[in-house]
Amino acid sequence: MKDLFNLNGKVALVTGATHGLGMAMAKALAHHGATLVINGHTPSKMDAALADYKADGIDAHSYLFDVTHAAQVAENIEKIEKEVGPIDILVNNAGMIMRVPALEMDPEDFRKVIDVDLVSPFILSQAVGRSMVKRGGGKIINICSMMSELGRDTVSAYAAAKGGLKMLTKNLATEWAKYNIQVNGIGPGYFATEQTAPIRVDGHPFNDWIISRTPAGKWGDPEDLAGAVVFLSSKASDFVNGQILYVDGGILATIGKPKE
Ligand code: GCO
Ligand code: CA
Repeated sequence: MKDLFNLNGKVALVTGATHGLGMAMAKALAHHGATLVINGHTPSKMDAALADYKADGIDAHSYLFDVTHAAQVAENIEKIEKEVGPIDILVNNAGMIMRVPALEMDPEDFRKVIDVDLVSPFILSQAVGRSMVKRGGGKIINICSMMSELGRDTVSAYAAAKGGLKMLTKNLATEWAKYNIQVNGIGPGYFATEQTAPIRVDGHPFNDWIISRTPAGKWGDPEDLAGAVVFLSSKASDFVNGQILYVDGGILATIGKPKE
């Protein structure tokens, strides 16, 4: 029962790990001993990211590919497993959001969000899952959202995708538990990242509202996700299947309260 959270000797792939929550989770895995592989799709962002990891003492292996493109994913997973080693931990973090009222949303944009936030985790899980089955196990962690449970004005596509991702997590957990693959999710609440920058501006009504809506009374710091991702990547979670671990300062625990 010692070393429950030790990831030494494990290879972890984190998609969309050039910034934000993906980077914070990737660093946590590396700091707990994992060999880190990061994915991104913009070369300049990747260069900046690698320098950032390096400054933190982490030698990340980087692979640029489009997570929505099944052939590119298959080719890169094969390359990673050959060049770095078999993937023990997959974190499906890459995602996007569009904030457009439903009445104005172009169906093509809706489809694009579903493609990135829901279809790509399936594509990655399938590609990595096939090799995990052969090797007798692994960990898959899907990054869900408050919008896996709750709606909000302007994020119809994102909520549809993240609600779908929660159920994809449960379904893959069901199908693959017998192969010793634990598929779980993390549902971050509202975190201070680039993605939320437009709605986090001081004095912006959304900013004040989200702070008052969060029992902890603040935006999350990306490092607050470290414990959850390490837990779900480690042998500490070997009998945990199909759970979404919400890390949200209590948002989902409460209906909220009237203005004081
Ligand atoms: C929004 C936010 C959210 C968060 C997050 C919440 O516009 O409401 O961007 O969607 O980023 O996913 O869990
Ligand atoms: Ca190391």
